[in-house]
Amino acid sequence: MSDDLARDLGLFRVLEDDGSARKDRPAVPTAILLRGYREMRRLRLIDAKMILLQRQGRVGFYGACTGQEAVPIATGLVLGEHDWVFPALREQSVMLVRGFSLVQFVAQVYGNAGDVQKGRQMPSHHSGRTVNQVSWSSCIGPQVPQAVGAAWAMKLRKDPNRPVSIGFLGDGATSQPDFHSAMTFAGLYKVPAVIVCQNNHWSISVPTHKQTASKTIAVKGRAYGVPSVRVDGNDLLAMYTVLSEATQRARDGHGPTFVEALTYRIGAHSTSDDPTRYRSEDEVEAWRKKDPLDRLRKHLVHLGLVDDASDAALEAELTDAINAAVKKVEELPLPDRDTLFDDVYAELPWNLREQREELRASPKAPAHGA
Ligand SMILES: Cc1ncc(C[n+]2csc(CCOP(=O)(O)OP(=O)(O)O)c2C)c(N)n1
Repeated sequence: MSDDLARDLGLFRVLEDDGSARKDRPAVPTAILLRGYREMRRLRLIDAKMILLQRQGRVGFYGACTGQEAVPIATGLVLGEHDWVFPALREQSVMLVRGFSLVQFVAQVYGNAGDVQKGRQMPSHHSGRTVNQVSWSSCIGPQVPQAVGAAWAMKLRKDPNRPVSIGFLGDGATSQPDFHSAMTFAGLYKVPAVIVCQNNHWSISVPTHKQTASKTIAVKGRAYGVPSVRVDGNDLLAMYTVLSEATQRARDGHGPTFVEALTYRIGAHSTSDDPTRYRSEDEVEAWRKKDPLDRLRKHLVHLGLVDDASDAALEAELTDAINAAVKKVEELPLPDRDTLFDDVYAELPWNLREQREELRASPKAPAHGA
């Protein structure tokens, strides 16, 4: 990949505004374009449905990534089965692209018996051991040193699968000490990590320009000796190209890459937030015009791969699958109370055995809605 501008100060793009792809960029295979489009559409529908369920009081909390879909979906498309993901707040969908079941995904929002985390996490703090993805981190920042630490372990073990560790953070998290420790370590030990900052312009109510005096976020990588690139995060093709190159560099033993993905959070920070209190509708509207799904659609229409009829069929199919998953999950009971005592001790100590017996002897709480 080459660019006229310094990669950490410019903006790497592949898609032009008219839907064409730049000729001087590597071509992205058609199968990847179509899969990416499908996954981005699915994610947008899932987010809308989960927010609706939260407003109806059927789930407690949800954090959407509307407007930012190109980043997690490109990540899922690029990663191999042995790679590990350390998400921040908006990357739970990487799991779905890597084959995690939609029913289990929805069950983690409900925290019921279908939830692989047995209802112990905050709702929506997804994780999937089968797809090497650790939990969403509500605590801002620690996932970056965790990702770098895992990458160091991969390097020390000389794992023949040559896995890569990918860690995410938001623009707000760049003000956390964890980010700086992780970058120092990553650069020094040349670990097989990719660190991706989703610069979505807001850290709840704090805009990026009040977060840092740095010209860009990507340029911070220079200080740590970590090659860095600033990329249009609303351009699936650009994200796919940059992440393919970064993961390949890591796999080939050339060390970490820091990626700033320039994007925008179209919705609220989470279902507990009201963004109209701190930002203007004009600003949101301007970013709606750069919507990553619309931009990709324009490209696919340009290539003759998508039209209104195929879109309608896709939307109907995805909506049915999401509604079916929600129905299935809502029929499940709460996690069994006994599971409270699982997974911490190989052998339960006497005091917990005693508490478990007390719990077993006590009446059960009424089920949801009873
Ligand atoms: C250590 C810590 N400090 C503060 C918070 C409160 N908090 C939750 S999300 C958030 C903003 C995060 O912004 P950013 O890193 O830009 O990610 P985004 O939400 O925009 O994806 C803050 C300050 C927290 N959860 N953890």
